[in-house]
Amino acid sequence: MSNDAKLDDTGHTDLTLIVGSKNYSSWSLRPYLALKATALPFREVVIPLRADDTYRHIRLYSPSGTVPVLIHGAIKVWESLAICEYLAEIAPDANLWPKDAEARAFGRSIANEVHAGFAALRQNMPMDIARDRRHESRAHLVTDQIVRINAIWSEARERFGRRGANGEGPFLLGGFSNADAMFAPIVTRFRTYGVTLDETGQKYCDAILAWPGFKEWEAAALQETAVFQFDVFQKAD
Ligand SMILES: N[C@@H](CCC(=O)N[C@@H](CS)C(=O)NCC(=O)O)C(=O)O
Repeated sequence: MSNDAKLDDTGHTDLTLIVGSKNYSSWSLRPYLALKATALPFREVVIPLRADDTYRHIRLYSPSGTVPVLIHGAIKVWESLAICEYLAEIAPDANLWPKDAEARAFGRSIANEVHAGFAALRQNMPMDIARDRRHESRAHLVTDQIVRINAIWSEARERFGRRGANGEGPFLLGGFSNADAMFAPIVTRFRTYGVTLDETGQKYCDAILAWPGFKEWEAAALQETAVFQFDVFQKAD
């Protein structure tokens, strides 16, 4: 089966991804990277977050009132991980999940873990691609979560990545997968807040940050001018 998204007679795509401000919308970055990995043509709508009409604007597209949302013809998919899963279905040639069942089960487990978990890390270290905030490092507030993430990455590389379970590559399961799409915003946070990792963890971060799909998102994030203030701090449970 080949990847399934169409261009119409006028060259328009039937896939639209609605995302939030690229510097800040960590949830939006995930399906954007998965979509880039499919190489499917898509249209993009960027909704500035924290503006007066943000909610009204998002509700034009999203039943949940949040971004990201993917619109594929008559089909609407929201929730970042659901979108990544949908893309794996319509673009099987992109190998967003490995064919090997054990590697796929592991990949799905860690993708779900990062989607549902690490709330304290998200709260204390918000994504802010454009800025260097190493001087206000908050890693000490979420040490146990950083240790867990580094352990996930090491296990993934050791058991699946190095043997190319999803094809050759420097990513968690070898070639780029939905697991990488889900962890990418964590990688940018570690850069922004200067988190120290082991060699495997640092190499993995370098691979994500150098990946062309990420570079495109980053370039757009750097063009944005809005600056958000973050003032909520919370110790991890
Ligand atoms: N669990 C959702 C979270 C989505 C989410 O919270 N998105 C934020 C932007 S990153 C949002 O839409 N916030 C609404 C707003 O800012 O008005 C997902 O995985 O997609």
